[in-house]
Amino acid sequence: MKIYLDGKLVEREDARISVFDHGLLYGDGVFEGIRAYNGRVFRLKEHLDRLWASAKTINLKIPIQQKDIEKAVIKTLLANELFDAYIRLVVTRGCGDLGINPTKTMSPSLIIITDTISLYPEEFYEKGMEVITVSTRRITQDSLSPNIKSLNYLNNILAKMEAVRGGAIEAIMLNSEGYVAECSCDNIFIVKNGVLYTPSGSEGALLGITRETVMELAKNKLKIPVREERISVYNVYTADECFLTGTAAEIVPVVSVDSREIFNGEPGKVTISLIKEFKNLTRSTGIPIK
Ligand code: PXG
Repeated sequence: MKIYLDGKLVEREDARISVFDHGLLYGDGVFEGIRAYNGRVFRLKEHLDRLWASAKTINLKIPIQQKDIEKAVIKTLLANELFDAYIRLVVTRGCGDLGINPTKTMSPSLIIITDTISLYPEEFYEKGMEVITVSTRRITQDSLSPNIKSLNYLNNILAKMEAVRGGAIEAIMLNSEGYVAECSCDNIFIVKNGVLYTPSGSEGALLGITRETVMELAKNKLKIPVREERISVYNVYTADECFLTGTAAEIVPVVSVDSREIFNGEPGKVTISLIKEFKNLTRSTGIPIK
């Protein structure tokens, strides 16, 4: 397996970075998780724009141009002969001394890992998934913007640990006011009376690329209204439908939240239609690898 590291394709064993890299020492860096389907990289420009936005917010200068990262992603996929893949882009702050001061670091490192994707079991997509709300709150805008996709994922990891301890796979995270923000690695949607709702970025949601795609599909293909609004746990329990979105998960129906069955405990009609539309879109659009 070939890994892209600072301009070169190297073997997996040789893909190493220094123990003095602030990405490791302090989680100082940003990343993206991207998918390739059927020989095309899905929404690459949107992922790169978000990477740039995350980097800008933490004042990290990405060492190469967007167009060149695009080429590097394609080159890495081709080197590994991957046409359906999970792509991880990482930009670390780079090497420095043992102090946190990022102005004392050398140049940032760019890593591109491409691999096959491990998916949730097919059963979750057909029968739906059970999730629970956890006590770990989503970090607030006033300490660290939850919109930044940073290398500092402890907030989400703690939530995920609670979910697993509680026998669930995903965790619903609330913001500091007790409203629904998102899940540990996915965004959340509900459907009520024919309207699709999802928490806005200011409620603590990462502005997911899948989230954005689903909102577009709902408006343009399903012709249903979409609202980015405050959602309470009550709204989720009493929803007609609920589902999660993410690059790895795509769209997963949720049929139970904290042991409350969502509607009749089966994946809803809107969810099923969105899964179908999403599948069509991912298999037919994107930057071609060849
Ligand atoms: N919220 C959070 C906190 C995330 O980390 C999403 C929502 C969904 O966003 P996208 O753009 O993917 O639709 C994410 C995405 C993994 C993995 O390997 C996934 C993510 C982060 C880390 C690992 O499944 N998240």
